[in-house]
Amino acid sequence: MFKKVVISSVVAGFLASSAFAHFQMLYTPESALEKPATIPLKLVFTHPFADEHTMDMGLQFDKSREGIVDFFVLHKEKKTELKGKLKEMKFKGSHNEGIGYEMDYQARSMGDYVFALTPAPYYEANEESYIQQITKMVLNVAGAPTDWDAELGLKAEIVPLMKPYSIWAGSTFTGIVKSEGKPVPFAEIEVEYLNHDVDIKKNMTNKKGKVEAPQDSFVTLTIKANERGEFTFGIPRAGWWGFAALGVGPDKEYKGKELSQDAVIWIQAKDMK
Ligand SMILES: [Cu+2]
Repeated sequence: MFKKVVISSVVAGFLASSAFAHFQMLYTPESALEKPATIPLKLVFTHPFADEHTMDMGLQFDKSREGIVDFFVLHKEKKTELKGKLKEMKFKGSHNEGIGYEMDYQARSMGDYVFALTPAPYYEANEESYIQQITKMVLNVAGAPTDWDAELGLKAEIVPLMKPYSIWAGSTFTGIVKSEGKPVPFAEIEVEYLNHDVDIKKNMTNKKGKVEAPQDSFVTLTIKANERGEFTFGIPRAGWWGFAALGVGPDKEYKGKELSQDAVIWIQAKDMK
């Protein structure tokens, strides 16, 4: 079994890194904080379950790189720009290194912090097209809810119908997929588990995954929204889970190539113990 999984991810790495889903990560170790704190934020474009390929954020067709389009946080209805605070860094996945960004953020008061990242489109040579994953992550300090359900007016956005930071493993997560504020009926959503621990200090992942997929279709799970653009997913395990609604944004072309403008949200589940 182990051998089989190794072979399939090696083959996937050579032939098409797109065999498993790309996910824009907006990572911090803990999304439900007891008290105000300074938290690390890591922006990494990777495949979180298999961790067989880490990508350079903003890579273009001509191999140049474009910077971040937008990065902000919403707290108590106030928007703060963060793009200027990001620093480029190299992040080491299990098999290669990719260029991402990082910063420390001071969450100074109680309530929710909704982070929203719009990266530059990334050119995926295997698919001869660009991918732009507009990504949200919600942090809470001291349990008081403020902004978690805010709709940020992103071109492609998953609006949570449950607090993304207080979810028990074994319960569910529900969200609604939107394109410029309008629900997207039957949107296709890829779901992945962050299967490798992240070393915040060294900017690298632990090579050893927490779980093994019994077969490749378990690496990236695929679900669909209903006719109102809503989806519910049962969370089988504690940790970070990413949801990516594919190609739901209005922009379909970038620099003369096809563009998939996706909406991503990350949630963190906790064990009941
Ligand atoms: Cu990739």
